[in-house]
Amino acid sequence: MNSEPDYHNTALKFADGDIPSGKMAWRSPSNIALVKYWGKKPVQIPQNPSISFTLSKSYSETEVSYSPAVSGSLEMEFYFDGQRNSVFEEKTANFFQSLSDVFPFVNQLKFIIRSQNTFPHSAGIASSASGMSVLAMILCDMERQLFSTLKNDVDFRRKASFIARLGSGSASRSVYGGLVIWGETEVVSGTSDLYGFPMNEEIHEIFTRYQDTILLVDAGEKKVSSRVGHGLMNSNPYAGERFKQAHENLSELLQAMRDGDTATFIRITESEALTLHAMMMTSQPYFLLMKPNTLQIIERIFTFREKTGLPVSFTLDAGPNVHMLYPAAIKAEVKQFIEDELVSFLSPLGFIDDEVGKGPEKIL
Ligand code: 2P0
Repeated sequence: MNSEPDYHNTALKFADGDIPSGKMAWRSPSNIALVKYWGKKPVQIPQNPSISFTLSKSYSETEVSYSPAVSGSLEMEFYFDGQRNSVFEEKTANFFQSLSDVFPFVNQLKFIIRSQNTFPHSAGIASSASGMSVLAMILCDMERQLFSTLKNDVDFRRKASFIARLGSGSASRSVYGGLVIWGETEVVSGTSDLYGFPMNEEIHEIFTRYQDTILLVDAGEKKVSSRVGHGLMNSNPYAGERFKQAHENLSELLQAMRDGDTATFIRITESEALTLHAMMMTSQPYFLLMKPNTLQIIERIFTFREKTGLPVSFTLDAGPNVHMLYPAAIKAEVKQFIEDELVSFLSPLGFIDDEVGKGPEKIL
């Protein structure tokens, strides 16, 4: 069991009459889990460890302007894609408010937040991962700049990941580039239920440039949120076995990724995707996020792999879109496969040609 790092700090407050104004902006990517997080305990503690690739082109870009709050408590305006957005405004204000013990300065400021995504939100492309991790980076960067703390990058990232997790579990993994574990596993020391842990130094070169083409089957808002989905695991009769299996899968997957063993990588990641959706189908009430075209694409991937022997596989997030995973060396063959066999199953938004990325970036 990890003990909670003590991030409560009453000193992170401005003296009266000395409240600054300023602006900063960060870009933070989404991530795709290979071993899935599905089921949690309070407060945002995962029921099993998960591991993900941080993406490159699917990101949120957020600019925060801050100035002294005239009311003497937190004020916020939130603009998404240039439009004031009351849902995101309330969610973000509540999130900031919940962090008052960690960042007491939030109550002294007015925030004007402008955010946009490079991909459709609420379509199961983990928009909460990029959206919450970018806010965590900004809050920690504000602390670093305005209070001269968090000078060490390890401390900075760890705190950002801890904060991101409180916003959305999967966001804890987006604070780092490459392959990231969130959740304590005995096979990697340093892992924690409280923050993500980057794994990059240990994996085979083939996985450092892995491709993820996100095939957008349906980019509409999904009917069951991940929050509700996680909650339904509390009464799912298969949950206990599933949590145990995730530990085993993570251990075996890591070894395969160290060895460059794509066959084992494919077997485990595809099984994880189908198990995630099986958990949805066996919850009460049950629900289904895959669409007919999700299955059409999966079938085509199976056949293509059998026919060509190429290591192309799929995973799914909490939505109908298919993440097609493959090594960079076979990009041209996969492009042809998409054009020949898959485009007819896609929504008008088509696909996002993504790949493993380096993690958040400061842009202002
Ligand atoms: C994951 N997903 O590991 C899993 C697999 C979706 C499918 O974590 O309630 O938005 O904010 O902690 O992180 C999506 O759930 O849930 C998710 P909260 P989150 O990526």
